[in-house]
Amino acid sequence: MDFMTDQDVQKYREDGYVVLDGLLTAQECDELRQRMSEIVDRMDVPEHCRTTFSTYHDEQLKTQMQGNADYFITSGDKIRFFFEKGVFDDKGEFIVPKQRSVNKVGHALHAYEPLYKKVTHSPNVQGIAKKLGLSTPVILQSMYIFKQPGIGGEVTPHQDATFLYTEPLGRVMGLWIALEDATVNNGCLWFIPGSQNSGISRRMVRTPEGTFPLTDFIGREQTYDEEKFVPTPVKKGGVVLIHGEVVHRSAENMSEDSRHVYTFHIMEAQETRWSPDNWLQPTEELPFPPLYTK
Ligand SMILES: O=C(O)CCC(=O)C(=O)O
Repeated sequence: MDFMTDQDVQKYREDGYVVLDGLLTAQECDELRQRMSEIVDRMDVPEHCRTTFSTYHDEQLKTQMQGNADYFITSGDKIRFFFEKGVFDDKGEFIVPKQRSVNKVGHALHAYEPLYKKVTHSPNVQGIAKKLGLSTPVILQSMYIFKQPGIGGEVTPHQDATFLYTEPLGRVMGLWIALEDATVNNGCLWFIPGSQNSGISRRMVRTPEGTFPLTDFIGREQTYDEEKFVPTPVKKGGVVLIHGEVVHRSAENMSEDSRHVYTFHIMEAQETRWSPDNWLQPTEELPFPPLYTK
């Protein structure tokens, strides 16, 4: 039997998202978490990430901002670290335990970390893409998101196609895998069902070569009616399929529990134009890998 049923497909098409339980076993989730803990233990934290704005003069501040922006925009084919606010003191030392400082790790775990690669290309994931009729799916990016206890920040309402724009739209899907129970208390996702049908309100684009900032927005995120958001708890090992245009958000994590997830985005590459204005670009080092391989 297919891991994704016809009813799941219908729900995904109608609402723009669907939760599928049991993509991974508890043990697989724990192995991914364990591996991430090792990666964080050994991480190299660049100087521009460590230093707080308050210790800078204007010129240094500019250099630091450019360093951070460059670190982000060139992270598509690397494994890099992005931190919660206020986790370093003015000497660049961690104020909180290192393992509790990271907001996310991205954006090429699917390519360079064997355990993550295996999950990304697993038969169940390939089965989901086939069930949805994707003929030539490729993997765009991957992230590990920590939503740290007490300090894990909110993710404001957005559509993923704002950042991962294609022509036509409707070609991108996120797979968001809960490596721990994601609950209303620890910052699960919230969706506006059906919101994938109204196009996108904002695009993040690269600015011309040699200018700063490196990216800008065209258009504005709309203000959404709070009442329309539906909370979407997911049990450890479950996956949420996220349509590229569905509006979603997550709240701060004020609880004492973390909410670790592994997430990646795929794109139907057939008859799709990946925008050269997107921040994320395939590189010689890492062209977008086809999903239907091991
Ligand atoms: O994990 C979260 O809290 C937000 C993730 C998200 O919105 C995304 O990856 O598009």
